[in-house]
Amino acid sequence: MTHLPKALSGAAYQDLLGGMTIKGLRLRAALPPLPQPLNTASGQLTHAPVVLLDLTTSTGVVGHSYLFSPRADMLRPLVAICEALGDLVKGHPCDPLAVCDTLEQAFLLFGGTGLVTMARAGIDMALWDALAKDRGQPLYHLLGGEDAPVLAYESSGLGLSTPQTVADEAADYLASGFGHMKLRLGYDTLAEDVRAVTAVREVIGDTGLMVDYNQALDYEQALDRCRALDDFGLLWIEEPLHAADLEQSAELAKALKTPLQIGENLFTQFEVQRAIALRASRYLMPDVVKIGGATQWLIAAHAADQAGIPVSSHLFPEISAHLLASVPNRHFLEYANWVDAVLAAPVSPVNGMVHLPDTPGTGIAWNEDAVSRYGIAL
Ligand code: SMN
Ligand code: MG
Repeated sequence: MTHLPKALSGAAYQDLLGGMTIKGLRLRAALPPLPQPLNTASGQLTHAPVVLLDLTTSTGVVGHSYLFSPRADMLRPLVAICEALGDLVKGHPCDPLAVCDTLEQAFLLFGGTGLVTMARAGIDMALWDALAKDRGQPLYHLLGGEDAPVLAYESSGLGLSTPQTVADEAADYLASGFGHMKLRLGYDTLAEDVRAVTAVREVIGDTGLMVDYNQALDYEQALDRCRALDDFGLLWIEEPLHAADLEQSAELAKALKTPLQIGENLFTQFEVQRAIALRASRYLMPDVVKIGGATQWLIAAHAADQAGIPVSSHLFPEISAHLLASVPNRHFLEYANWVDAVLAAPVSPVNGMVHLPDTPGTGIAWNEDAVSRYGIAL
């Protein structure tokens, strides 16, 4: 049973809908290089594969969104699915909940997670951008959110590297005003994990530090390594285990003082609800794309709030800032600069805080020169 947050129910929701319908979708794909490559325990990221969506409404408003997939070879299939979904919703009222229902029904027999859920997210997020533009309001305002800066942590770098490199990077982040940052772990040995954390701690003192294992450990390794890190004052330990194994995650969470953090690989609000029911993690960080869009993210955040769980975002800092500003249980915004090259106005934290734009919509617009330069043929 889905419980809707206030912004998505009753008169508040009806008020934010205009009379527009969906006219069509324009889809492009691009592969901008990351400002610097990132090594994780589950693979290296050198580029940011993105699908760019422009959703045009019957009144000529254009809503923008983008999808990020760490695999460039998934861009074409993702675009093809977006196209098919675009055909399904052509002429549909610009009503995100109704579009969710339509696509949910359309995919009951097929089943719809993975790329289908991500494609749904692209349409949903572009719809919200269009609705907010139609109303001349920034998205958080349309959602009844707070006009206060959102607390961010730096997550662009601090990949697996040498202790000296991570220490230098951490010093740079500190100097640029961040009071929180995330370090990737999952080296071959526990000793190397501890060395990396120690190297960063020596530079940043008791500044907020999170670590991320990117699902690299089995249960025994996770217990061993997380216990060894339990006295480093970490804000959270992220994805030590395979993301689908929520039962093991609940078991591990009970064995540790440090909070676990999961959520970026939970597809749909139903997986988030299962994680909540199992108490799989102290914190949750749904990814606005993998969960299926802004509407689903808000529903998941509300479910977490009912269970007393703080929510953070995963990537997509532009739209995520609006969503976090709209929920009472907001925790951290993950800031990464990976997609900045193709954006006309990337998020730019000041002293570790993201100030919400006062322009209508989400603030997502394209740097067309960069889109041409890094665009890939479909
Ligand atoms: C991450 C996500 C996607 C690609 C690389 C690294 C990481 C994070 O798990 O949380 O930022
Ligand atoms: Mg992560």
